[in-house]
Amino acid sequence: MSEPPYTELDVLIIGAGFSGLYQLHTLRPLGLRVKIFEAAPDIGGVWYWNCYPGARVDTGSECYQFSLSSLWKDWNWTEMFPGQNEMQQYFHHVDEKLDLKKDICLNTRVRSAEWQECEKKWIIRTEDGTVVRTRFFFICAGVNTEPLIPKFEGLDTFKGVWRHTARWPRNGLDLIGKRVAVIGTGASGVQVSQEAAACASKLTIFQRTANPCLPMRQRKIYTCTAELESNKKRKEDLYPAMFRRMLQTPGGLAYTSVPQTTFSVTPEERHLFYEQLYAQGGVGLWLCGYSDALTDRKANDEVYAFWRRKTLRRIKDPKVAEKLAPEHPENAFGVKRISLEQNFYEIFNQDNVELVDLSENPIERISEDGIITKDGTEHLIDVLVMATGFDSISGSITAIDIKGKNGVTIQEKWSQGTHTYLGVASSDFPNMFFTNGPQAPSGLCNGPTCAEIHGEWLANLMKYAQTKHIERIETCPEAEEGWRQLVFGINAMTLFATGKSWYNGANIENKPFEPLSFVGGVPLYMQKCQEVAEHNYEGFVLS
Ligand code: N01
Repeated sequence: MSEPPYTELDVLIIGAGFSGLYQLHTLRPLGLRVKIFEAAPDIGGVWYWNCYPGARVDTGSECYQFSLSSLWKDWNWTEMFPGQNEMQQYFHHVDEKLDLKKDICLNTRVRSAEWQECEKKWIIRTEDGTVVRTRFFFICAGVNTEPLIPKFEGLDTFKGVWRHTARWPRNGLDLIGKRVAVIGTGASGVQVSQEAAACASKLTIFQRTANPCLPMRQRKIYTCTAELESNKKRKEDLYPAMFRRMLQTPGGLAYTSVPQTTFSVTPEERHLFYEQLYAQGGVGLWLCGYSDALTDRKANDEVYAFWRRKTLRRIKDPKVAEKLAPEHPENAFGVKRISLEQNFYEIFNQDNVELVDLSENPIERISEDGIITKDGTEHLIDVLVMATGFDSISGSITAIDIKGKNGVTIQEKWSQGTHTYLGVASSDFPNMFFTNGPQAPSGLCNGPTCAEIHGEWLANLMKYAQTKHIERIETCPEAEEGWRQLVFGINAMTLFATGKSWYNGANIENKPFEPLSFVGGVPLYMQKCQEVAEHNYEGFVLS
């Protein structure tokens, strides 16, 4: 048991990723005693944990950073879609500039949090037995934090090596010349498969549901020191407007859909527009197309048909092509997160790569030597990669043993459905706030954008509490119900309501199927949060 140099805090933050770091930065000027507890040995959140081969940002890097000029003026991305290593360097740059680490306790995993009504404080206990009392408790633990490791029968008997992508060994895992299996074809599965295909003697990819990927079209931003000066000027011209614009788009990105609807233009215009978006690369065909692509199934089908035509021609074996880009997909295009790929579809043309369609032939069990599918085939492997995703959005909160008022736990409270107000607080849990959590734009918003929106809003709330000598802040069931209705109502107007993915808890057994993100977009979300603040934090009981 370690003795922390403090036992009393004003705010304890969990997590040193984008959200936690920004929160610490915004709370400091208030003169509060604030610390971050971070489970990992370094800062960066998901960008510390996800060090599997090929781990790479799939949002354009210029949007995927803090908007503070003190940070971007001295930072130059080398690639539009940087790898995990460059992301870690970015976090070290942020730390250096903002001098954050002195208030961060690394290797410190919070095990439990218990509200003490008499003291109006949270008692926080860490895995190593440290106990801290804090007035406010902020959970900035990330959207995709808790790995989902399916309970495959026989996994414990497997003689080879198996790893979840978010628990990859820091010193790497040798895939060269190995027989590798990847289960899962989300962003992580796609990225790790591309790398494994280049060096494994055999790569078997187990796909349960086809998940469309768009070409990344990676590009360098600057390559040599001589270009730094021009990059500096370019950033000065571009960035201030870009960061302001990001708050005006649904996804907190510098781009969004066009105002026209799909069938308001001629088929030819539509086709050429899709071609242009596809050629540009990135998420354009998903997020920058016609305004009804994610609300009208027929409009959505047009995008999918275009994407399918493009994809089918990249895969030589028509049977494999049909599995990767089926005529009748399980989900509408983009209601499950679209991944970016570099050569994902071409790897299936290699002799050493095989696709196993789990929808036809599910995994029965893991043997000592491999994976046995329902048809009786034993796929012999040395390395098993679980690219199986996460208990997303709410999972990083429910993973902590949190007891609120009257001993109610957050797991119990959300077991039948998530109840929050503005996606930042939940009744029965006074003085507890979360960022990038359930019912905020979280899963559908650029991470750093959401981190800044919440960071600023919560810092203002703390300032208000300080000024008014408020010690206790709790939302109420009526406010939560109103917010829940809004979140569900907007979701029902979109195709997201029809999709099965981590966006709505469908990937976790027994997790309620419900919208875990606010799909109304960043501008509306900010407006709602601002209105609450302007009305003296209406929906919260302050005392
Ligand atoms: O996880 P996923 P991910 N048997 O949930 C399959 C972010 N991210 O780690 O579709 C067999 O998307 C599952 O199948 P199905 C990004 O936001 C970002 O890839 O449920 N298969 C699916 O194919 C992303 O969206 C970057 O049928 C099983 C896969 O596993 C999010 O993290 C990089 C299974 C899981 O896909 C999550 O991505 C990486 C089972 N029992 C991740 N259980 C960036 O570049 C699950 N699957 C920023």
